[in-house]
Amino acid sequence: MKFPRMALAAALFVLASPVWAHAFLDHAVPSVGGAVSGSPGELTLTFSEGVVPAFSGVALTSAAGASIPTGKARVDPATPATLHVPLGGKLAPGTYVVNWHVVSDDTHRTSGSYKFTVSP
Ligand SMILES: [Cu+2]
Repeated sequence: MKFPRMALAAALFVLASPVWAHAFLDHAVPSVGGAVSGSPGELTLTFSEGVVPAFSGVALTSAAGASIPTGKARVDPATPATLHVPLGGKLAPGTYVVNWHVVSDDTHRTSGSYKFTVSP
């Protein structure tokens, strides 16, 4: 049986499409689901591709949902996939939720959330 040429072309196109080209969270510091001893000075979130800091950021809340102010997200030119989010003050021991949203270099929006814990 002969494989239809159009179907083959369509299959190759699907395989070649950049379906993984959106920015997904690869890792973070403090780590996703992890615990740190003492308050971190900043959050870093490293994505699968470069992100645009002007359209990217996080909303940090306590486990109870209270909003916690953060500084403006920024990216070092040398590491465009890593978003740095300074923390204004010390985080008390407890669990925190990071709701992140980014626009990647290909202009696609992605978002997600994770938790980390600050231990005394
Ligand atoms: Cu994309």
